[in-house]
Amino acid sequence: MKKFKRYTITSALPYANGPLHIGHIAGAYLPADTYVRFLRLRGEDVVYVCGSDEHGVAITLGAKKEGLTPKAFVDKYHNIMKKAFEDFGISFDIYSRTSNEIHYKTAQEFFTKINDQNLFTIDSSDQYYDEEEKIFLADRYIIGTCPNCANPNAYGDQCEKCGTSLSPKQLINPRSTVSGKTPVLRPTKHWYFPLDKFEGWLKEWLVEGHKDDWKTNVYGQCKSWIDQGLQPRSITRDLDWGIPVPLPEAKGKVLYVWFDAPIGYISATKELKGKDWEKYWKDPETRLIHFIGKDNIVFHCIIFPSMLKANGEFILPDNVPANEFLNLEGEKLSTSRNHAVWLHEYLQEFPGRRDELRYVLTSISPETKDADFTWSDYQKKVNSELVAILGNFVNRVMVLTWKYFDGKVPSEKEIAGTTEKRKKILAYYNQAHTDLDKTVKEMINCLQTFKFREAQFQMMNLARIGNKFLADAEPWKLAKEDMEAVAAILNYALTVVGNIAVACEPFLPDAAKSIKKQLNASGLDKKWNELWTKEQLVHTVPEGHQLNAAELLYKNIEDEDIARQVSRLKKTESKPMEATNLKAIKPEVVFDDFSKLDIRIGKVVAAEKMEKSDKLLKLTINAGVDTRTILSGIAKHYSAEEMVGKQVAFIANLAPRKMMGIESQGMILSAEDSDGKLRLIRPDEIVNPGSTVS
Ligand code: B3M
Ligand code: ZN
Repeated sequence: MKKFKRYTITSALPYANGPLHIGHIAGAYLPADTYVRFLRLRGEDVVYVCGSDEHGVAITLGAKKEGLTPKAFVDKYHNIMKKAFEDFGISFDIYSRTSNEIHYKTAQEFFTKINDQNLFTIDSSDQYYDEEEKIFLADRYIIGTCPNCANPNAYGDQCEKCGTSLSPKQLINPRSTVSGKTPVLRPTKHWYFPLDKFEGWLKEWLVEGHKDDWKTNVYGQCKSWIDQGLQPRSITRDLDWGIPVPLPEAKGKVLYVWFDAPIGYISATKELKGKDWEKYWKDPETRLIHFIGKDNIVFHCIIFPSMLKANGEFILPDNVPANEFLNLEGEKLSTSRNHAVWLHEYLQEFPGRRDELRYVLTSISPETKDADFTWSDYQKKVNSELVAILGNFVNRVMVLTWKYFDGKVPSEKEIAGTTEKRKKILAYYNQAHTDLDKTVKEMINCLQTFKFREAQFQMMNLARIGNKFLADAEPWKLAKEDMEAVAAILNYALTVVGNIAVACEPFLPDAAKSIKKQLNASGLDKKWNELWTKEQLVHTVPEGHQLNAAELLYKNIEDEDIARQVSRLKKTESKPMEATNLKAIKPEVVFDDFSKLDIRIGKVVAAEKMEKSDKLLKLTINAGVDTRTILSGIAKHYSAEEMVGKQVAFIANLAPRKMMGIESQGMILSAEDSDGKLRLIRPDEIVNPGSTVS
């Protein structure tokens, strides 16, 4: 394999339109993070960049739905995602965003460089225009009846019911989702990237050049795309949110999100302090690798490389190890149905258990085909692998060393095969040593070839082999007769523990930290990382070195923990409440009593947690008629951050009440579920603040 001087690693820029779930993580982030940690341990020069994708219809539509401006909308989700990545330990060198100024400049320069070579073509065509809102409608802004299955709510680019991909003009009775009106066709001009002109080059560079080193799922999709013939692709849009096309004659037009987003990798690298970004993007001795999910393959393998080629200044991706999809409990992950395991929720509900999720997601990583995450499998893998194999091995060695040698690393001297038992121990030792070296090599080979689930399995084999060595050698049986042999066994077992601390770091960074702490490794020389370059076990703990106290790496996941998660998922299908949880109906009231209540819809414009209370949020509500403060006891169920922008129903004429020194001017309405969880009552669609409820 070609030797590279440095690495530029990217993970797909997630749209800043919602929180992250395990499908995102398993697709483009965890594999990249594992790989990057591996490279860093090898001493490679690497930058790992990512950021939020903040343009496109995914953003403008999402913002509209939440009643926010696009800017407020991306600010909200950028912060939520950035925090979740950080809390989970994805080790980006930078998590940037495409609304940054440097990105605008970089994307516009990129466009200009191609435009200066007269490579773009300009074409005028009829597109749907909303006369009321005075905007051209992006495909996703138009709905109508599907010509294929008669679904009345098919989108302009696809019918989600029958899966047919559509163009807006195929829809029967098209309607604008912005105004609800029937749009009209109007000519508009767009810039096109001549992908067709790159067909020959793509055949050479990709179809021939990467036949053997790209994953078959990636290569296959690209080849069939290219085989079908390539067409020019429009790279501008009539939208008021995005990066303006840097030409005077393109007023009101922005770059298409898929033109600007991948350039975001370059912009993010430019933002890195103390690094010469050009080396990471222009030097052919740099290896560029994109980690993505399968829905992004064509953009990263065909379109972006062609853009890079057209620009002429940049290196091309050397590999794009895209993953397939992850399902959850046998069904597609779905944001709208809330059928998902949300990363920020997992981190809240399983504090201190990041490794466990990393482990399970890597063990089922959808590398070659779609995979399924189930909570029962999660429990099984944590309990029977992390606890019973890895945690158990490390703990046994630590506890035995404390028991027999007061926590000091015993003699390094090898024992001679003077007794039958000693001969056997030597044989176990030789076998373990051979197996361990082989395993390390295999693990590294898998990491280099992006086979992370197999690599992690090999890493766990180190503990399996260690356990077997202990079980065979039985030091606890020798304690009375041959302490020299016990010392030799535990010395070697501790060496294995030290090597596991190094080997597990790309997969289980928290375990690596804990094992190093237990081994009191901070005072030892740092040659341990040679495991990664010499590809064999390294000498770790010297004789006489004092260990720290043993601590458990992992605890069992209890049945209740799993039951809670499973029932949370089941809630997406609504079921009648169990009779025991039902509250009795209150005494009858007459209509006049009811109508005394003034219930309205307002929009939360600001929210903060009340300092001395774990229950109360202080909400500022745009109530249409006024702006008011309402204290609401929902802090355990909603964070202040996620409340901003939400519409809520509230009682507008409730006598004000002072709580903790602040006057609350109303009451937010919510439903209480059988487990005590509160969910807000909100209108089905956005309405004007101040609207009354009856
Ligand atoms: N934001 C699509 C996605 O989140 C898109 C990726 C951009 S990578 C340059 O799936
Ligand atoms: Zn259809």
